[in-house]
Amino acid sequence: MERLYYLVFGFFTIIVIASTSHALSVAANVNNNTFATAQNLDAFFSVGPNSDIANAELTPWASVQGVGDGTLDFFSFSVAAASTGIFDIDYGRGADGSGIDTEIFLFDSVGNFLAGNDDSDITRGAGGSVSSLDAFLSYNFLSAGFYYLGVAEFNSFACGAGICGNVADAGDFYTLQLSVGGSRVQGDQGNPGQEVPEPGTLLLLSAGLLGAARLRKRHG
Ligand SMILES: [Ca+2]
Ligand SMILES: [Ca+2]
Ligand SMILES: [Ca+2]
Ligand SMILES: [Ca+2]
Repeated sequence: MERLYYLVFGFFTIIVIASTSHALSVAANVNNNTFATAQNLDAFFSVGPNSDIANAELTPWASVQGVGDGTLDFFSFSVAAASTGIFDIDYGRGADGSGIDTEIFLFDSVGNFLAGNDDSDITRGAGGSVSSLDAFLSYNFLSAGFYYLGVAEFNSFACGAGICGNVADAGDFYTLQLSVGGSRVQGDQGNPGQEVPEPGTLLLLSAGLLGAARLRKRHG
């Protein structure tokens, strides 16, 4: 019987290990082509390990899988307090020159252009980029607010409609990593920046309680 207890405990431990990877990767919405239809990412920010994002276990982040379809891609998000935002394109341009040469553009809530980037050193933004053609932008938000981040292809520039120039084409793929220090963590909308247990942690607690109960039974 005791062997069965250990078996059950081991089974839960395996589940916990399998579920601790961060699952909040979101597919880009196909209808995200303008400010008006930007995809809001507020519900997708969380903390947790991710080797492609700097300080991923401290700074709330969201990860978006972008797929080119001949249109611009706009995303929106809230910033809860003055903080630094990191916008990091990964897996855009391949080492062999394949893939997309991304450009990113940051706007305020009424579409005023704030900052942008075309190319950046691949050592910025942790892992995920093998080409300096992947865009990267660090921006200091001076206040809370609502912002937009647009993704396009070289050669693009900020203009009246947001972004003019070139768009991601069919067959292009990129990952957009957003980390914002003052952003809200998923499941904790009223308390910006506070970490909440992820499912893996909850399972670990359950497994721990189970183990404790079995031990008590053995010694009781
Ligand atoms: Ca990265
Ligand atoms: Ca689009
Ligand atoms: Ca990158
Ligand atoms: Ca670029």
